[in-house]
Amino acid sequence: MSSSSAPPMRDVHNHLLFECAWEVANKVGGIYTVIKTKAPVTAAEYGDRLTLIGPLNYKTAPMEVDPVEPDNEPLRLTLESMASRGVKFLYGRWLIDRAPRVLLFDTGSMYSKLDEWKGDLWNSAGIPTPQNDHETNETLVFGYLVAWFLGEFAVRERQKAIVAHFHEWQAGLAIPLCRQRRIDVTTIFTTHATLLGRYLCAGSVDFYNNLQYFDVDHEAGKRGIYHRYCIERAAAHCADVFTTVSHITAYESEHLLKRKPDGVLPNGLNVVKFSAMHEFQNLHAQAKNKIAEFIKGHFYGHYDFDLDNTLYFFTAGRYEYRNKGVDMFIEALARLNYRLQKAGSKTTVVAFIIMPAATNSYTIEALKGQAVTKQLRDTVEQIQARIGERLFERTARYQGEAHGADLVDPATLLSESDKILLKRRIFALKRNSLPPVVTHNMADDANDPILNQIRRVQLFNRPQDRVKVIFHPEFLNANNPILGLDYEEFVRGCHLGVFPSYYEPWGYTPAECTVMGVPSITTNLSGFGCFMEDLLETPEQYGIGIVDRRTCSVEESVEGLASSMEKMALMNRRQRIALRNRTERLSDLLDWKKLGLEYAKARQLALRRAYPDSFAQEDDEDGGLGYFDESNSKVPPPASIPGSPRVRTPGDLATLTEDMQGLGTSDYRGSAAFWQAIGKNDDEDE
Ligand code: G6P
Ligand code: 1S3
Repeated sequence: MSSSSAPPMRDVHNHLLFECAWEVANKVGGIYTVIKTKAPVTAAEYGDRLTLIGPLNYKTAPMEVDPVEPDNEPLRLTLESMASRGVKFLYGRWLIDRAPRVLLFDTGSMYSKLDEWKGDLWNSAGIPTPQNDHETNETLVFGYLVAWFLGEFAVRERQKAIVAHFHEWQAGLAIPLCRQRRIDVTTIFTTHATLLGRYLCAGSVDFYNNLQYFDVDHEAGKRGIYHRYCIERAAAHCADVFTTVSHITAYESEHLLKRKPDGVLPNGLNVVKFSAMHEFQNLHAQAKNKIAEFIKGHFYGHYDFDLDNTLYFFTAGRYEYRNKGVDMFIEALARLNYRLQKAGSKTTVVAFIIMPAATNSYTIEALKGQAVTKQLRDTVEQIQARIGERLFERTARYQGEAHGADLVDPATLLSESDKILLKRRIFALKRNSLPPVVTHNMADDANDPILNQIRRVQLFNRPQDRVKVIFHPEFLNANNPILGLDYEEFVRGCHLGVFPSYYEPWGYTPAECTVMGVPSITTNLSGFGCFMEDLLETPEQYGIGIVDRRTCSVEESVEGLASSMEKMALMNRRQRIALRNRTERLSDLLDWKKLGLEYAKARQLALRRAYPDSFAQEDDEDGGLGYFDESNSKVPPPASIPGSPRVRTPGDLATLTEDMQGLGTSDYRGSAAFWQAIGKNDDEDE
């Protein structure tokens, strides 16, 4: 273990940090968001002592990274030594805020070593690696390259302590290798999900009630992921500090990976504050108008509802039908439709589902809708110009009432040819079919789970439906010919994000809604939902609905979700504006400027575990609290915004602090009990 073999006096205060993930400068999913949004605060703290390590993707790297020469001796010598043995890499500055240093390894350059390293992994750790699992092969080569790099670097850099932080199993293999080779670094492993958890939940297993009973080896073997599971478990067990992103995933990790995490490092975001406080409300109104334009086209011929009394709800994410709770969303929408119809409501809800699936481009019907409404708009604008010209001519020539003429006879402003043109356009708007529920031609329409569920509950966009559905099976882009908005703009224009996930270690989608001041609904099975439930006394009043999927039956959860959506549908505009204001105030809670502190604590814990002697003297002097003294890290509510929640950061009460104070293994579930009550916001901002 690193602590036992560590040379005594590495400088722990000016330590170096290597943060390693498969998604460094390489966008695959949510971990890219974590790494990219967090990098600026980490770089602000570490400057050039920070290097991010990831895989080299030749397609995207030129857009992401500006190459530079290594500017310190140990690094230069290490990279030269590796290059002389055939390793290819890219060292440079990531082209994001604060331009942190990145080191990207080309795994392809070392595939010649694959068999040798597979043999080594089997002999040293008993972990098998089948031939044809490409993802595992990549993981293996990447892990061996990173361990090679850290091993050589730690021998050349003898002055400073080295923290190596690894995310997720794809980057975790270097951890057991570092330990086995007694490399003098201290390691942290953060898991963003567990392999088994994801697989088990996607099936029809009662996951949370059976967590402690799963025969993990058997379940992993049954699903053909035993070797991956072994890598993940080895990383969790060999790390000096083991963390995850939420309490719920900590609980899952304890049972499935068999190590209780030392603490929780919640995911943050880069929160952008506008100088004018209500700017985000203006942005909502602008973006909503753009969505409304799309709606007019999509519902052509059936545009019989009042857009001023129409709300936009949405769900979005990777297409994991059950894990992301799309099944529950659609079922609850059907019930909302029934309730609104029964109540004779005039409100219309348009529910979007934004989830990429295999498609063969847009449907003709979807494109036609936008085309015919654009033609109508163009025609109206031309006629408008002609009417303006006529009006001008007549008023310019007007001789006064004495000549016996009205100023202008409105009936004469629209010419016969204009009327014919308008009739043609109106004729083009007629359609025999209902507005489609999907915008694209699906590759497998008949078996698509989302479409089948929509068919089952019969949400077909009929005129009498108060809830309309639009499934857009492609991520949004401002350049798309229909619904041409970027995701952020689209979210801003909506009234409610709905994410009733069953398996969601964190869940960035509701968090993104929150920082944009858009209310959302999530569940108490998502990391984000639990985080908010722990921080806020009355989450719903802040626009964070949390559906109980843990203690309720499915039926009760669906009803709960339908009721939450109904509440939103029944609000008036003033209430919605006030709610958005309250939601937006929560954004400070999700800012990396605060949540980054949890990462700092994890690093301190790792250093203390690896180099206890280096801290002994300080602990004698300050009683052992130092950086982790709770009173230091309390965050007062922003004085300029009354009614903000009064909170500490979650980590002020989190487990790593307890560890640091010598209280032994943490109890991450118990920590919630410490969390301070939140002040009620009585400023309605109406
Ligand atoms: C923002 C704008 C208001 C607009 C409102 C619409 O608050 O600043 O001018 O009236 O959005 O809100 P709604 O919830 O009806 O989309
Ligand atoms: C994971 O990505 P996912 O969508 O596969 O990591 C994300 C970042 O930590 C997290 O937000 C998400 O819940 C996990 O599931």
